[in-house]
Amino acid sequence: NNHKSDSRGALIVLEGLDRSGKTLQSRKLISYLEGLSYSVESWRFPDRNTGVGQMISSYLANKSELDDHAIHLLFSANRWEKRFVSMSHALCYVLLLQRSLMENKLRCGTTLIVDRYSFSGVAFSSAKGLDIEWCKAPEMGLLAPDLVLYLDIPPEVICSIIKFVVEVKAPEMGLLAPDLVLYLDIPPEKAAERGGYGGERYEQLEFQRKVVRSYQILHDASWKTIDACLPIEDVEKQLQEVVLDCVTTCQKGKPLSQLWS
Ligand code: 2DT
Repeated sequence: NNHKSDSRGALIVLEGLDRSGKTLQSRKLISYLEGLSYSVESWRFPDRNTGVGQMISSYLANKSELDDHAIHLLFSANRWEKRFVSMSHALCYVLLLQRSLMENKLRCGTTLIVDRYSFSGVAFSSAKGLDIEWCKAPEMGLLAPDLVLYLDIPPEVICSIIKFVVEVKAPEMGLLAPDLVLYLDIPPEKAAERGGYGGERYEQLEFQRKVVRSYQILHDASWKTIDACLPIEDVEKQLQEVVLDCVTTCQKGKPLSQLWS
């Protein structure tokens, strides 16, 4: 039945200032959903484990200097990296209709709780004075190859796959739009009082004030704002409610869409 095959996991993003509680609440959401037997994975950007991620990490730790535009593009590249499919997985790539790692997870029914996404990318770079439209641009529109063929299979199979790919689905072009953006709202002064700013480049009150202004520009009606100054348990409860609602909607087959398309 159609309904069932469209069932998928939800793409849920947490955004907010440093020290707004995103990481803690992501962890809590994961165990909450696991407790309800949902398949769920925790992702975060920047992902500091990749080559690009290590350059970002060194920049944030003030161990290297980079032009503001260049570091913005590295943060974006760090999200695009999640689309990479190695040659040894090429057959898989064809069979899966060229979906990115992220889309595959979602279509296999796994919900992703993502700690920061493109919105952080735009909010932090535009807070430095970069043009907001320029900041958004690398998050959309890179062309995926139309087809990758791994040749170690009988030609008949390839032919049927090509027909399938062409008829069934145009390749995904851009980064996926989240099903839900959770904004953990905290005044920068309050966040600074929480202590534990780790001394990274952006962890400064004056700069965080500018980031708030950028988030306000990006914010739209689809975002869910949670008061991050409430006690941890209250934030947790509110998040559980909206997240469960979103996961259920996606399970019923809400279509995926592209970011800023
Ligand atoms: P964490 O402290 O959450 O690891 O973030 N940032 C993040 C950007 O400037 N651009 C981006 O695209 C992303 C994802 C926000 C480290 C810092 O990196 C900033 C805080």
